[in-house]
Amino acid sequence: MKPTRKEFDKFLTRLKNEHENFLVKRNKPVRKNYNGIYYRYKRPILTAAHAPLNWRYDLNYETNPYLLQRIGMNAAFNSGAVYLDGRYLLVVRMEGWDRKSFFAVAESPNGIDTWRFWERPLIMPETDLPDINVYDMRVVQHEDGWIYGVFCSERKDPSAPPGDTSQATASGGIARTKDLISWERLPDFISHHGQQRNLVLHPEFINGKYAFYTRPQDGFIEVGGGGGIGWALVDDITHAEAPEEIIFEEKKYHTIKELKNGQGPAPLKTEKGWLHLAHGVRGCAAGLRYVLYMFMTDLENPSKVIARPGGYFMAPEGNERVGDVSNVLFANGWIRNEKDEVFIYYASSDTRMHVATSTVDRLVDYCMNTPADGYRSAESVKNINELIDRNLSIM
Ligand code: M1P
Repeated sequence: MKPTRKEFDKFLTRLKNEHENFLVKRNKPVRKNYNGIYYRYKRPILTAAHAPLNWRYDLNYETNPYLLQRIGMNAAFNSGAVYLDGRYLLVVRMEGWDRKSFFAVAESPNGIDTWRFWERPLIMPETDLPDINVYDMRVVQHEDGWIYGVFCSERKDPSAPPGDTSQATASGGIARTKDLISWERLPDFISHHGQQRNLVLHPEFINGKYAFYTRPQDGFIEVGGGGGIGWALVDDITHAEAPEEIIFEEKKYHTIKELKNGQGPAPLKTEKGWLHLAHGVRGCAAGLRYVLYMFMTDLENPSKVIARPGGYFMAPEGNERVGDVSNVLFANGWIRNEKDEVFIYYASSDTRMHVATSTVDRLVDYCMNTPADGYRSAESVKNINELIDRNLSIM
């Protein structure tokens, strides 16, 4: 039986109260088993359920008397981040029930909790060749005065054989804004080394040019011979074409980045060098395993690695392990505030967003003083024994 107006109002009030109570929940760091490097937090910071009710429900009794959800959200993950006028902002990759990703800005007063989406999702202009799916934006405040959004633009592969409805291509989409509301779309990044995902703009000019971290790949999923994080200089960002891409951070056998890797957010500038966050992927019987790792590069030449701590920085733990694409941590946004606190925004299993907090000093120490991967078991044992020897010598 059709609900009465009174019943509808009662359901709606309950729905609104439940949602509001959910949005104002506070979050707390997990202090148990602290590794000295970062704190994880008890709860995810953003999920599909954070999407405003009026994005999902028709709230009119006349047209939706059963109060059905008309548009569903499936996930809120891989978010770019920017700190603007003391506001912590995430450009979240939302994914609907229809599998389409889109961007939406969420804001928090403290970078940790009480995140709320802005009134409407972001309207990203299309190029002449419309994107089928857009995702994983890196938000960069460039020294040229613009805020850039660099993201993956996915389209159906025109060379796919008839009947192949899944073969796709990935390329680097570029847009710019001053306020995260109106965006100017620029032509896609032109690479001569295949497809592109995990394209990231460096925040400063290098020799008067725009600099990009690239990730050339032979196919949509497999990077093939094109793997690794590359470096490309571009004369004109309004027609970004990379004459060459130099791989400076390679994938490597029997490491956490054996199959592929990719730059996370744009690096943070410190006195000791540029701090980088990236993801590394390896294969195992359970499928692909995505972890986060860090490295540092030279201040003058951001494509020269100066510190490469071995192993992963963060790997999926507990509930983070499970989701739409399980066993995945992915980060494309972080924020450094005026106190040099660092907020690392990471997604778990292509489903939800989390935060971890650290400081610039701790992250630099981590990068500079964590033993590098020796690429053999014997070298790992040597590292442990050296540490034991140093500890015994102070007893
Ligand atoms: O599903 C895990 C991730 O896979 C891709 O990352 P990469 O290009 O490095 O393999 C992306 O589609 C990313 O969005 C996703 O989280």
